[in-house]
Amino acid sequence: SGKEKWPRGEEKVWKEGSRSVNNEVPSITKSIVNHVQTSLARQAYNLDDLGAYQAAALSVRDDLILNWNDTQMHYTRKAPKRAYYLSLEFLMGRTFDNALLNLGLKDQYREGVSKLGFNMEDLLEQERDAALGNGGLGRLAACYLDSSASQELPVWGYGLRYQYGIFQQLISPEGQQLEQPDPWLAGGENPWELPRLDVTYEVRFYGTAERLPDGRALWQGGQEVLAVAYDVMVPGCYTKNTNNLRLWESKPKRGFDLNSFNAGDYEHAVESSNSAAAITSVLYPNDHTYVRFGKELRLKQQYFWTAASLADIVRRFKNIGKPFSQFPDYVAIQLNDTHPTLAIPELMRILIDEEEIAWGKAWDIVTNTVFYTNHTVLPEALEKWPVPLMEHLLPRHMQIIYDILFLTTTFHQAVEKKFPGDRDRLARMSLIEEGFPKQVRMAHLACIGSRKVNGVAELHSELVRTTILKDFVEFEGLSKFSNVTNGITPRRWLDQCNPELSALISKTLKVDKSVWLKDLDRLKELLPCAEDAAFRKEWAAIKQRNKERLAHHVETTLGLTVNTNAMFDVQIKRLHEYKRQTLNILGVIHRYLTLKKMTAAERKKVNPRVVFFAGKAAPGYYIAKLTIRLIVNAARVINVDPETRDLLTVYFLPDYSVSLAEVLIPSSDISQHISTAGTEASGTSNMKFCLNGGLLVGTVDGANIEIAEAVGENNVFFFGHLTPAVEDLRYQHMYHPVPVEEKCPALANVLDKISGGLFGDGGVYEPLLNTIRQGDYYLITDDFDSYIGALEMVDQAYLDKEEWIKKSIRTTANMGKFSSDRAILEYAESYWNIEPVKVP
Ligand code: NBY
Repeated sequence: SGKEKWPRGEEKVWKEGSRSVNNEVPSITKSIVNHVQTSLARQAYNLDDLGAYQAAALSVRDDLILNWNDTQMHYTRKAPKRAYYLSLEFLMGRTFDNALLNLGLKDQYREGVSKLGFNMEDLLEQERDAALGNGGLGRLAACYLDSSASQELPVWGYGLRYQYGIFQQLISPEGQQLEQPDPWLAGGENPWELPRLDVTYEVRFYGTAERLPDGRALWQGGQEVLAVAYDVMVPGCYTKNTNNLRLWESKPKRGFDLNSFNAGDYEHAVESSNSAAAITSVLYPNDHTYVRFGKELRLKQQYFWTAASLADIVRRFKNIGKPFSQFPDYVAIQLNDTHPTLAIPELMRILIDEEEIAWGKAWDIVTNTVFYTNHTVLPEALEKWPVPLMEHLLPRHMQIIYDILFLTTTFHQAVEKKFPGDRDRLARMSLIEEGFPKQVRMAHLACIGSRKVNGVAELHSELVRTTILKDFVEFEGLSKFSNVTNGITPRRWLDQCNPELSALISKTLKVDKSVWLKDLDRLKELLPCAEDAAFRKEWAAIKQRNKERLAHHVETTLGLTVNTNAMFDVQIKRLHEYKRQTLNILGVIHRYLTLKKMTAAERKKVNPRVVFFAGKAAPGYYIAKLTIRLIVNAARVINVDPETRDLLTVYFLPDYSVSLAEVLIPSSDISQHISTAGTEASGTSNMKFCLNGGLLVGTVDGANIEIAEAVGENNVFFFGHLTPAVEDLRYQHMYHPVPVEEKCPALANVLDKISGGLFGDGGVYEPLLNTIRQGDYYLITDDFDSYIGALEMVDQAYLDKEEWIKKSIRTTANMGKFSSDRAILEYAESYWNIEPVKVP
């Protein structure tokens, strides 16, 4: 009631009791000690690094909570238009260091922790990665959250709180990838999240949908599951704004089935609760291959998450008290790939069945609210769900999808009207693909249900427009389809992972890092320094120390000694045929064979090289796993050859993660981004390496092209066929195959050596080698010679050390465009129409 006094009690006492952010060393140590004593129930004399990390983390968490609370309060009061980023993956990595840096408290914490007898670096190593994602798509979502908060934009993320993140990768003695579960929450409390057991929604599956005469439908029966919110705090950089990532956990609606329980049938009684909990238990480890059949649990995940998120979004909108016609003025929903496409029929269901809005008006609301980002044009990655499964699990949504197809004057009839009699076109564009079974094409649904559609780099957006969504461009016009080139957060991918370089940049630019980290184009001011020999020396020394840091890491984790006087050559990404790690290892073997043929005098002139690989293969991806096996076994032979081991060594670092990337990326001299042209939508690690002064070896693909435009083509090493040639080459492979021996003798020699057993039983690798000998879909035989040529250019260029460092400096200086701040501001301005809301 309006008469209630707030706060209760004496305001003065409340004020005195309230805490503000601890930003002085004494208050920080006091807070850490308090947490040791009470939160952890431990004491100074039995505290190890893990305990100290936990206490320090809880202390920072207190600060984050204050900012987070103020931010949420402020957003609620201001009621601006908000954007919601729906992503089934958020690959956040560690939080502690990032939070300290964004709050500007790293130095104070370092000092405080040291006063308590601990080393900051050791504490940082205690934290487990939050690895709730597969690769680029999930990491992009994490970078976008960081940028949204840093740019003070009212953006929330919505995802799932998996009990198990991406599997942990082990390498067996044979070189085989083994998978182990990643129970990342098993260590007890996760300090970076706030359980919101009061924020829950019921989500229905199965049951029946009965159409009513008024256009609505009654969806009843089936299974009901609870979605419980966990809020992850996302601090902005040098701002109070602390945004929210809301992750849903599934829970049974009731502890167990009471009827069975009372009848003494305990097994059946807990079954339903197990099946509810299973929904958010594990992240699917596939990237780029959508697994077609029998994946009911995956569809359940998608619906569970979109339904809970939309219920939450609609409830928040209703609290503002505006009519639904204004929904798109307050809400923008971004679909991170097609995984959340069910948001479209789900929002239709809410508007029609629950809010009693007419079909046409509802469709207007939806198509002005939702935006869709495509991340791949590979056909095997385009999601399709079998109609029978959809009808069974989500009967009402299947009705709505058919209605979109047949009822909306904006689609089926409109296509018919615009292209009369063009049956083929209608079939191509349909939401339903004919076949046994019929399948729902999620990309088509996402496209027609969205306000705008974008790709993630110029070339990729063009491919979206001219291949997979061509018919839709002809039907709806070009303006709906555009591009937002990906970006990366310079906070994590420069300041945090490369503190020395960050400090050098601040010193040189003569501004605090809080300025240039949020205005990355300022890096341009480094350009003249390329001409300054003293600056180059500092620059090179930092690279060298980063190499030593990586070498130290390899030494302590794997017990291997790395030659830090060598050029560091890095390829780290998910294992996939299209990314062509195979091309890289075949090139390494070619290099090895060439070294073996040289005289000792010739070898003296060769610059030593260390090649690093890291990446996970999808557990069912046989060829990708064979590639790992080849890398590991080739490394075993090459690294111990006394004739060559000073000049060439190869490492496969197991269990690639965000944290490992943070050590690898700053140490590279070159990194490889060598996908078959037209297959890598953008790539984002290419940006991370270049931002840290590593040069790029790559194909003319994805964001490589824009990086070359930005840094200058003389600073990148391009090779290989271009996108327009790919189709023809594949056609030739099919209909006019030329044996590898004829087409590319150097490569044929490498394949023969592998088959002949140079790296152990050659027979093992035949299935992998045969993908190259026959069909060669990813064009290894076509690009091999020019790849080797590019690596020779690298060797040449590296001979002139000073010139090389200049290239490195110029590369970093020109990378401003690739800040995720630029990308998120493009989404905010051109798509979502939201504005910054600064928390005072
Ligand atoms: O998204 C990647 C693209 O390959 C890369 O070029 C781009 O830079 C990045 C960010 O836009 N795509 C990607 O990482 N995709 C997945 O991880 C993924 C995960 C799951 C599924 C499909 C793709 N799935 O169908 O389950």
